[in-house]
Amino acid sequence: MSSRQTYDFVIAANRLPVDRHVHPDGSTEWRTAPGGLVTAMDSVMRGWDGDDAAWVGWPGFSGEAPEPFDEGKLRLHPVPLSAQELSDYYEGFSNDTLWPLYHDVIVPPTFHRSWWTCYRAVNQRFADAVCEVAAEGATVWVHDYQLQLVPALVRDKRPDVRIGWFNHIPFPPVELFAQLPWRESILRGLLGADFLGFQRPDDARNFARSCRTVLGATARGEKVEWQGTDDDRLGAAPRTVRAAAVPISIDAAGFRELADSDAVRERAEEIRESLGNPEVVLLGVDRLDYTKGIRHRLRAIGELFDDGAISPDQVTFIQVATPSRERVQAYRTLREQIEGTVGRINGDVSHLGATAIHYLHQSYPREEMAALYRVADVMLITPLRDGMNLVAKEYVTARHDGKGALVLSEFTGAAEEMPQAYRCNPHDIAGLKETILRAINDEPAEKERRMRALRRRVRKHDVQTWAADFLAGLEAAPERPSRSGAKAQA
Ligand code: ADQ
Repeated sequence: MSSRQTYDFVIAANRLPVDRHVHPDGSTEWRTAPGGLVTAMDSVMRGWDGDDAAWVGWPGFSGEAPEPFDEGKLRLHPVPLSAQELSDYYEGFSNDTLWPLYHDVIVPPTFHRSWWTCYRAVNQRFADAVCEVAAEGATVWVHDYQLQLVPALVRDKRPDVRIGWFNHIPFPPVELFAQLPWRESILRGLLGADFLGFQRPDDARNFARSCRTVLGATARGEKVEWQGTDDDRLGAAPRTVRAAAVPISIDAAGFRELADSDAVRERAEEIRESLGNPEVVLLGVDRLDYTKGIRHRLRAIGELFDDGAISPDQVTFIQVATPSRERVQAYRTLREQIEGTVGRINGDVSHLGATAIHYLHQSYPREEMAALYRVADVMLITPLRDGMNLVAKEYVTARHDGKGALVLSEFTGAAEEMPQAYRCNPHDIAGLKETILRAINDEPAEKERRMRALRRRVRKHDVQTWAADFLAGLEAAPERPSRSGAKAQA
C-alpha cells in the first residue's frame, strides 16, 4: 500500500478503473470495472518497473467524491462530478457533441455553449488533480476525447512533467472537425502534450491537418510545430509535438488462456446445444451505439432470411448489444429501432424451435464472452466508424482451433491491421450480404489460412506492445524544463 503523496506515473481517464458496489446492509466495496482500458492499463502496470502510480478519474456516481485510496499498486484519486456536470460535460459535450462529430457525423452533433463551459471547468478539475499527484518530472498519460484540454492545462502549471495523450476514438477529417465552434481551444489543449497517440495513421494525419488549417501550425510528417498565443492558458508557448499512430490491442496471451480453459469450452458446448445445435452461428457483439452499424447488419441478415439464402433451421444470429448511454436521446431511439427490427424479423421468419435472431441487451463476464466467440462460426463486425474495435481481436484470439471467420468493416481501425478478414462496406447492403454468405460457405482451408494470419498479427501486436510503443514515443519527446524552470534531461 502506498502512503506517498506524489507519483512518477499518473494516468488520467474519465473513469476510475473501479466500480462502487453498495451492499444491502449499506456497506460499500470497490470492484475492478470491466472494460478495455482497465485491462490495457493493468498490463501496463504489471510491466511498470517504477514505484507506485496514480489514476485520476471520476468514481462513477455524482456528488461528493470519496477520499483517495489505494488499490494494489495504484493510488486512486477520485474527481467529483455533480449531476449537472455529468449531464453537461459527459452526456452532453463528450457524448452528444464530440462523439458524433469524431465518428463521421453519423448523427448530427449537438452544440451548446453551456456544455462547452462545463467541459472546460471539468477538464480544469482533472488537470488540477493531476498536478496535485504528479511528482517532479513525472510521466502523465491522459486518455481520450473527454479530456482534450487536460494536456495544456497541466503543462501550464507543471512544465516539468512529460505528457502523453491517447485517443481511443477516430480523429475526424478537418472538413468535419472544423464544424466545432471551439475547434481552436481543443487543438491548443492537445498541443500541450509531448506525444499524441492515435489508432490509425489517418487519425494522426487528420489531427496534423486540422492544426495546419485551423491554427496555422506547421505540420511535417508526424511533427506539429506551433508558435502559441497568449490569449489564455491553452497553448501559450511555442511547442513541437509528435502525433503518431499507436494502435491499441488486447492481452492476447491472457485472453487465449481464458478461451482455452475447460470451463469456457464446456460453456461453449452448452450454448450451442441450447441453441438447438444449428449448422451455423453468426454473432455480433457491440455496445448499443449508432457507430457500430447494428441496423445495417440487421438489414442484411433480415434480407438473407427473407430471400431464403439462409434459413433459421440451419442458421441463427446472436446479437449481444451492451446497454450504453441510455440518457442520450440518440441512443434511446436506436434501441427502439433495433428492437423493432429484431421483433419484425423473428416474427416473419422464425418458427417454433428455430429462432432467427437471439437478441441479448446485457453485459456478461469475460468467460461468457469467450464462450460466445468459441461458438461463433462467423463474427459480424460492421461499424460505420470505429476507432479500433477490440471485439475483432478478441474473436480471432479465442478461435485458436483455426475455425471461424471474421467479417470486418473497412471503417474500423482494426481493418488496417487485419487485411485477411472478410472485408465489407456496411453501407453496401448487397455487398454485405454477399460477404456474409462467402464467410459462411468458403472452404475450411481458406478460413483457416485467414484466421491463422489474423491470430498471428494480434499475438505479435498485443496490448503490452501497444503500451510499450506509446511510452517509448513519449520518452522520445524532447527534454523539458524542471519545476524551477531550468532544463532537465529525460
Ligand atoms: P468501445 O466502443 O467500447 O471502445 P470495443 O473496442 O469494441 O468498443 O471494446 C468493447 C469491449 O467491451 C470489448 O472488450 C468487449 O469484449 C467488451 N464487451 C462488449 N459487449 C460486452 C458485453 N455485453 N458484456 C461484456 N463485455 C462486453 C472504444 C472505441 C473503440 C476502441 C476501444 C479501445 O470506441 O474503437 O477499440 O475504445 O481503444
